[in-house]
Amino acid sequence: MKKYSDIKKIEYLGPQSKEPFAFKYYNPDEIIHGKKMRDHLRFAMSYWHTIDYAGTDMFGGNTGDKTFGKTDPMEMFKAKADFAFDLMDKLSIDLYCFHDVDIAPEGKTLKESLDNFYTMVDYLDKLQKKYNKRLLWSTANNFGDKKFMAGAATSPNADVFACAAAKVKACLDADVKLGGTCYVFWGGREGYDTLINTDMGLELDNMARFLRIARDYGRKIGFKGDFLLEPKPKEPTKHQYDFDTATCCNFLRQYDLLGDFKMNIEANHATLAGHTFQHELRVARLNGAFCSVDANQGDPMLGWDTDQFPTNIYDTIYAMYEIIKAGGFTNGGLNFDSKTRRQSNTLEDILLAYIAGMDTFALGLRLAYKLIEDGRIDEFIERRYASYKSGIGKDIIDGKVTLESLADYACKLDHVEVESGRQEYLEAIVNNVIFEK
Ligand code: XUL
Ligand code: CO
Repeated sequence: MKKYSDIKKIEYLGPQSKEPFAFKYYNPDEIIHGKKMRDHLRFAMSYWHTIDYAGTDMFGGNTGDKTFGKTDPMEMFKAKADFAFDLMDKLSIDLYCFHDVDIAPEGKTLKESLDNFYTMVDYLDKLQKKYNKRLLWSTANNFGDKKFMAGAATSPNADVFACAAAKVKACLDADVKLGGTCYVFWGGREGYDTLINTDMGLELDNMARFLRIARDYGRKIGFKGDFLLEPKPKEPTKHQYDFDTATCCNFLRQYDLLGDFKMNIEANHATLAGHTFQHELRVARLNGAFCSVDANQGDPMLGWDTDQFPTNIYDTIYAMYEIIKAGGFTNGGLNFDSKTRRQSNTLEDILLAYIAGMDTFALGLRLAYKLIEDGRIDEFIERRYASYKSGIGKDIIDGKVTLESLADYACKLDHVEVESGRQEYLEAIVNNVIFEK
């Protein structure tokens, strides 16, 4: 198999091709329903998994190498950035995402770390112009350092709240400079391990206070994009406050933040919460809170966030179906919050993994449109609720009923029959749409 350095550009060769380093379904400039595939999918590269992660796990060290032959920290992070843009160029990925600590070496103090960060933001800005790429979103890593062990905005220690704010400020500055259209809050440690030491009421109020001041600063410096929460139920905390999309929307509504804040839905987080990826996307859409996606998949046999590249075609069809119904991506995009397996430890594995993930979503997009065009599923749902189009159903919808009028109506019914939900029939339609030639 070819080496990373042998590969110039990943081309679209179509489904019949056996070339490993080629797209089979993703054809960036092909128009589907009036839009280029690249604009439908708005793929983004995650810096942390792609440029920094080198295979370490709880039981062993690196299996790969992401030092790019450098030892001086600043030189190393510049070499990482050079690699990042070369990789995006090879893959026709237009956007990328990072945490502050992903792009720059950490110094001895917070001030030193932030100085390094701003230096690297300038460096990324130059690379963006050279390669015609743009930031999708940035986020502050407010969970890795020891001081964040009890949370950031929800820490019992107010100095930690301030340190977290300093990092968010720097990331918002970076977002504005690099043209980011979203800013993400993932509250990995905003939660608790035990209620026996936790003032939940104060922590939730503080989380809202933190989001509010971040929003106000962002708007002040001209950030016009969306602020995003990224739901996850647990890991690393036993309970994360941003448990799932419904919980997040309720929180945002309670503190009057919905509107400025929307959702970044991650597939593996959905399954950890006991939901499907599609469920989370549907709830976000119904709350007007859909914005962006962290694409990956978990392993149903494992109870943690494995962040695998998405290869399950059913998941991507249903995800793209929801995204199309939500009107598609605007400020958001499809960020691969996915990492190559520990044993896939070469640089060319990164290309192969992105090709697999991008092709799976590209095929998902094509088939979701096919499912919608086929129309049988949407028509079935439309018919299933037909009782609300006329008669008593229409009265219910129009708010013309009371409990008494409904009781009068119901007592006159001598026979009530609910039609079959036809789940198996509908699942077979999906298979038919996927596999018909
Ligand atoms: C962790 C996770 C994060 C966020 C950004 O599970 O998904 O990488 O996406 O902090
Ligand atoms: Co994520």
